[in-house]
Amino acid sequence: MKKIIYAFLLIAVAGCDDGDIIIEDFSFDGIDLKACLPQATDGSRNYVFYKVDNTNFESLSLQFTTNEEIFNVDDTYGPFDIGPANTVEYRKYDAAPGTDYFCSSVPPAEPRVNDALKSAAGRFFITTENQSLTSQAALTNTEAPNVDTDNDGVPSNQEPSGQDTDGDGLEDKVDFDDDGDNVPTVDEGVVIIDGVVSISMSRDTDGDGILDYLDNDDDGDGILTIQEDLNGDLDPRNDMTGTLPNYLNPSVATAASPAIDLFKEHSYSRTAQLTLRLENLILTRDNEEVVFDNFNNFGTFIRPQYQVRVTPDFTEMESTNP
Ligand SMILES: [Ca+2]
Ligand SMILES: [Ca+2]
Ligand SMILES: [Ca+2]
Ligand SMILES: [Ca+2]
Repeated sequence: MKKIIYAFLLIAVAGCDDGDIIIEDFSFDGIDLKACLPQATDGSRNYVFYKVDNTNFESLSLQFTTNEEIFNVDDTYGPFDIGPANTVEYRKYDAAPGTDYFCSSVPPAEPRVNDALKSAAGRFFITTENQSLTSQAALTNTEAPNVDTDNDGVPSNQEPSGQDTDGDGLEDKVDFDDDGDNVPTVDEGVVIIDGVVSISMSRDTDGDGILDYLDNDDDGDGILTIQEDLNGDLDPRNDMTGTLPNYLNPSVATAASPAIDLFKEHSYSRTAQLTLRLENLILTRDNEEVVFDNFNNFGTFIRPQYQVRVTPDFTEMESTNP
């Protein structure tokens, strides 16, 4: 079997003049990584990431299926094996493929594919970050006073990284109900002065030093706010005795029966940045095996700001009150 090494870092292998090795100029550097996104928002989904070089009439694509939340949750995913289900393909065309070649439901007949290399082995990883938060981390309060990814009235830089007050899996930065009591933070009396949460001006109904937006028993009556939702509509704000909602009234301490065991649907905005890394990729053409040398970085894809909707799994909570 003849073995060909395609070199992405041409300089690194220039001078290799082995009879069995053919070096081709095969670089997608400087070409944007694009993607076809699935319509479905959960379950097993099919993705295509691709680079199209309309000058050299060639493309490189990766298609794979996963049920992991590769766009919505910051993490490193993989390794995903490249094999029958997850494939990489290089194509050379007789004309420029244009911008719409991928992602159409019916494969375009034009331009014609002159040459194709298909994957035989390898693996890949995906690293996902919320770019709207990572870029904001470098800004000061005055530069980014209005960045509020969860739209909860508290600027994102006032919600510490890694803090998840209610333990529902959404950091406070992306949680519009920080204490998980089904009363949105925006309705918990937070006062922002000069871009900073004012401890003295913000509401603390029971005066225990924990502001209402971080206190899951706002009136300190021993019944968690989420359970003072007697009509069970996941909104404690409309369960009133007289003019006062029960969750702000310590003299009314009645828990819903059956107990509330659901959170409301949450939403937040996000700019997803995905970096794709390939390892040990082997492509084949007929009987030739093509080893990709020095090619690891497939590129970075940015999905512009979009809304994520998610209903966190309910977590049983202890009262935050002493
Ligand atoms: Ca929040
Ligand atoms: Ca709340
Ligand atoms: Ca309190
Ligand atoms: Ca109460």
